[in-house]
Amino acid sequence: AKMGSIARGALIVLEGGDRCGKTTQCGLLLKSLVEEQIQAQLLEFPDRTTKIGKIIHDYLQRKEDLEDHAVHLLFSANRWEAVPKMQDLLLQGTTLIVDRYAYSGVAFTVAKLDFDLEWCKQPDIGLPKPDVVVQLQLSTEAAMKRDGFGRERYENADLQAKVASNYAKLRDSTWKVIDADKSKEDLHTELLALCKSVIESAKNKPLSALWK
Ligand code: NYM
Repeated sequence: AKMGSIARGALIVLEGGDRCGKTTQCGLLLKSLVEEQIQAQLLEFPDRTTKIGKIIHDYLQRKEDLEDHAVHLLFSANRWEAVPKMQDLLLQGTTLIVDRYAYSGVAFTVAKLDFDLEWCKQPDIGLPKPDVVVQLQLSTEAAMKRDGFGRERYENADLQAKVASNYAKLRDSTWKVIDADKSKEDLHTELLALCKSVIESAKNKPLSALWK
């Protein structure tokens, strides 16, 4: 970085179907980065702690029904409300490890109703663009054997298969697909190496805007 300016943090997004191990891997990544004195924080979407996030939580838990376009826009609003904080942290040099992002928004809504992909992308255009999107790929059969599968809305085989094919439509040059059907230690080692190289190369790049 130039004198007087701080190298920015990297925006690292993990995506994948339900029960693929994303949340575990996000936690392990944070721990390793912090141990190596790299400033980092976790974020997850939906962020269920905000007012909008609470509505989304009740929807996912089937406590509330919402119209499908409306809930799509709420998921997007839940990301936008985090943007000022994300920008501040990134520019202060903190790397963000993000558990799901706009790609989940599009992949799940399109999967559920055959909604138009371009319509689904619109509300998230202009969000901070990730430096890398890591898709943890796990077969639906393997995911369904994991603890907790099926608890929430969307956790069924048919929908998960559609989500996987929608992710494939969203891949661009920032995507890395990693096979998640391995031990959590091995997956972590692979992810940590990838993230450290992304953090290095993001340092001097300006933040850009998603899907613009
Ligand atoms: N989900 C997540 C969406 O449908 N749209 C979105 O924009 C996001 C971020 O919410 N089944 C879905 C995917 C998951 C569910 O996510 C909750 P998690 O990571 O299980 O808390």
